[in-house]
Amino acid sequence: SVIEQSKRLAAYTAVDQHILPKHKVIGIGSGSTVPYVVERIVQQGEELNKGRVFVPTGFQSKELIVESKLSLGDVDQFPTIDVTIDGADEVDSELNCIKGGGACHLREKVLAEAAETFVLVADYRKNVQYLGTNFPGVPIEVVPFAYAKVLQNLHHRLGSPNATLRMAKAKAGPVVSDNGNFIIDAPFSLEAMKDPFTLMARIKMLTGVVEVGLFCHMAQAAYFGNQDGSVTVKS
Ligand code: DER
Repeated sequence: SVIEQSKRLAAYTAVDQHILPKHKVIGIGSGSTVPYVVERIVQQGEELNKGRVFVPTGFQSKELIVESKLSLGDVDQFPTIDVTIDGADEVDSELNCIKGGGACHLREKVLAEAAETFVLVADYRKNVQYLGTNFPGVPIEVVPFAYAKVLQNLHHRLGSPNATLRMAKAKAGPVVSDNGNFIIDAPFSLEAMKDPFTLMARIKMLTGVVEVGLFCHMAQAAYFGNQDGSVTVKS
């Protein structure tokens, strides 16, 4: 499909630009775009990759590394990462992004922060001027014990009356993250989304919130595959 082609294009371009022979510790994000990142890294050859270690951002990411016969690393062993490449749900003109569509944003943010260089790859739908344009809610990871209180605070104090607990599709009950927590999706006004850093800080202060799917001033570059086969780079 055009969307899959544009994901592959973004991923291949980003790998070619940012995964260099000198890079030994590489963070691998989560979602449906990062498999193309790993595909392109594997194409760099066994010689180069046998000297590298790949740190995952969750179960899916770990499976991807293992299935591609790449060496698995742990963020405990490798606290500093050369480059992390990850997907995104939306990226604005200042490279702030919404992440968490795949309920993986806690470990993703740890690896984004630990990386010397953090690069985003996405299809054209994610390339927006302001956050909230195409992706309605901010994903918030919360401890199960506190989810009802966080929902109440979002509804009545933080201006997200339509915030909801993310329910699973292939499981009865809510989505459970790799960390054993719940996810709340909280839509905010476009106005509020124009200052994502302030919004992120306000949400993070709610007791019971583990991590917020707003990554502000973290990425150095973002690659978007377009429908016409071109690539847009924001940096
Ligand atoms: O959960 C995340 O942040 C993932 O990176 C994900 O949202 C990216 O989505 P994708 O499947 O469109 O790459």
